[in-house]
Amino acid sequence: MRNQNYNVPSGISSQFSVNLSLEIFKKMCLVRYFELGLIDAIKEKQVNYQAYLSTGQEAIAAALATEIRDYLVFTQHRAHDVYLTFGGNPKMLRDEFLGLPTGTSQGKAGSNCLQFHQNGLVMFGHHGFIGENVPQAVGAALATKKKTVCFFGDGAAEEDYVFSAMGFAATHKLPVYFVCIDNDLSILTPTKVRRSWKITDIAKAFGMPAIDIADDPWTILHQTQELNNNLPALINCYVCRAHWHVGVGVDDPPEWDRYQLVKNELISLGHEHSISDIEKQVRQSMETLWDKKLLLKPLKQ
Ligand SMILES: Cc1ncc(C[n+]2csc(CCOP(=O)(O)OP(=O)(O)O)c2C)c(N)n1
Ligand SMILES: [Mg+2]
Repeated sequence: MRNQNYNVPSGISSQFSVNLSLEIFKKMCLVRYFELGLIDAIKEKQVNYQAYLSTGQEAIAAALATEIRDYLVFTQHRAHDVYLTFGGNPKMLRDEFLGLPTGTSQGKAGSNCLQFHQNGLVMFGHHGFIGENVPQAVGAALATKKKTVCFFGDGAAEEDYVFSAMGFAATHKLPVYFVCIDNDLSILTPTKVRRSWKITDIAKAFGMPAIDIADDPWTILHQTQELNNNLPALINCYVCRAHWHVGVGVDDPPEWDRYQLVKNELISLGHEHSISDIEKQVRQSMETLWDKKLLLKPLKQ
């Protein structure tokens, strides 16, 4: 049942403007090319932090970032995608990896505790317990009454405090958008070994709208527009991670690569030139960001 077209209506991409589709693609490019530079820097030992890579799951954050604005943002350990697509500064993330004082947390937090409170983005990061951000997001929505988005994984979904917080949000009608990034893995263990229930069934039992969908960005946008004003709500997005749980290693090729599928779709809609311009521009800017000559300078300081 988990597949790349799960609950994706046919022809959905053509319901959205070209500009919006290209904006989403540009955000996906930013994550992919930022991480390509990071992967090189790790392989060449210019970066010594562990990296929790988002490559493969870019489409979810990229789509949401175009639709939900001024939300409080709560993320888990794998958050480069949210940071970069919601307006975090790429240079500050690079500097964080280099351990510099100009990094997002002065070079002291690294990849999995990514925070950012600038340029209108209020992003709270991970502290250590997976799923802890769910009660934190619910508490923040209760205290501030602000719309809040909370990203967590299918592994985190199994933590008891996630359920109690979701139940509380449902009872008190708190404006929280729960987004489960479901890559079917908790470190190395697939879902079928871990549990027999679905997080969407749990959310529905609490009385909130919930849906399982593939990570198609247009479907995510469509669902978000439906659910946005009916919070709390949950989407569980099927996605494939390209790299190991942590680090730059790879196993078998992922079941699907949404980046390539989005490119194919945009080409079929006649936007081949636009996407190749966008890719070129983002690739060049990320190559400059990760330029080896520039990198050596701060490392020697
Ligand atoms: C409460 C708790 N239990 C276990 C861990 C160890 N741990 C770190 S990441 C992880 C898997 C997380 O899986 P998921 O939430 O699906 O995110 P993904 O890595 O797949 O993106 C686990 C079990 C932890 N950090 N916190
Ligand atoms: Mg997972």
